[in-house]
Amino acid sequence: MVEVEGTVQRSEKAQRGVELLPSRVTVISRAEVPLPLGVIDKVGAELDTRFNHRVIDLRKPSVRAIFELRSALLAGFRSAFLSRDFIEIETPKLLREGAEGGATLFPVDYFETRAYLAQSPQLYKQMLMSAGFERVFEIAPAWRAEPSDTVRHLTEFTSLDLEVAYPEGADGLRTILEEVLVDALRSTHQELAARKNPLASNIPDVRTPFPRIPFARAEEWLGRPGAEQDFGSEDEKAIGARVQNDFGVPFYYLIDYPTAVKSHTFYAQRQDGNPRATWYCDLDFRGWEIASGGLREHRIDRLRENFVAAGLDPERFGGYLEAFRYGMPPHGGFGFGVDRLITLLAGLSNIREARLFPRDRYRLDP
Ligand code: AMO
Repeated sequence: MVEVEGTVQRSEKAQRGVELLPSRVTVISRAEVPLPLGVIDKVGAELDTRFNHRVIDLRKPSVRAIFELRSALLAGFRSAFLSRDFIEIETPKLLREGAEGGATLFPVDYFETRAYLAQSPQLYKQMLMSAGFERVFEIAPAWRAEPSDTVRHLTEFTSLDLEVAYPEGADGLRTILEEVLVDALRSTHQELAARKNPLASNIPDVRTPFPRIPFARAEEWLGRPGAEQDFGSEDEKAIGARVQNDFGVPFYYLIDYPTAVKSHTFYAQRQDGNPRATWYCDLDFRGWEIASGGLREHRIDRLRENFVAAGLDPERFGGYLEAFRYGMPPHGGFGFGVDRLITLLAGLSNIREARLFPRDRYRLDP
């Protein structure tokens, strides 16, 4: 690290249009040589090598550009929510029970008992609806013990959550999310363009409403009508390609998820006239699921039935259930995977690159 004194002058040849003619150079902090990683790598180093020496890797302008995008996007989401009368909340991350299935829970020794790291703020954002907080959002870490080594799963990710009381049906909720997203993308584009960040041109200019594709129709596209099986990553890719072809847009909702697919999602409301389907949907972007959510079950008797159907003991969720005993409005919301959106917007091949210091099954350091 050096301090340089000199004269700045315009230059046609220099990348940023100016160059510095030094008159004095002082070393502030010495670097060991050789560096474990080139700062201006022409040939891309292996991801593992880059993450082993992440601080050096982050010095590259192309890598820093991703985190400018990330910062602009989070600021864009915050301002889009705040301008719609949402308040930002922070919910506990050490929990007695998880809401997204036991298989991906991280246990923690918690004095005389066992706790788990939050997989999602699900239970708390819903409880706040009963407290009269009618529009909330949270941007916070979430943890999942994901054993699989894929390019779209992390063990620590940023979950952007929203919850709304008295939504105008499942579609009213979808309208809120898509409008917030479009606003956030617009302000991200403006901010990156002002900073001359090359990723500005990656931010799509999209219009609402996004297409709504019923789950059953997507199953027909995949050639397995009525199968009621959740979509895998290859299915999602094929659906994304079909939507791009038929509608010419990268964002779309997959709506009316079958109850059979959401059987463990005890908080998902089943459709009254059609208990085989829920009011749940996913938001996908270029063949990747980036968000999921819908209307919640706010009627305590039905909620208890859902717990039993999911094989869960409602007594373990006492604090959550209490919120339903003293008046709970109809409500709904979404959980949105910020890292997945950034991965796709920045054109990265692996979600790990969207985080400063990624965590996966094999990486706890640095
Ligand atoms: P779900 O489990 O679908 O829903 O998660 C919501 C979104 O979070 C992102 N995501 C992940 N991103 C990176 N690595 C992971 N391991 C990972 N797991 C999930 C995805 C996904 O769409 N409580 C519900 C949401 C709700 O109903 O409000 C939930 O967590 O982008």
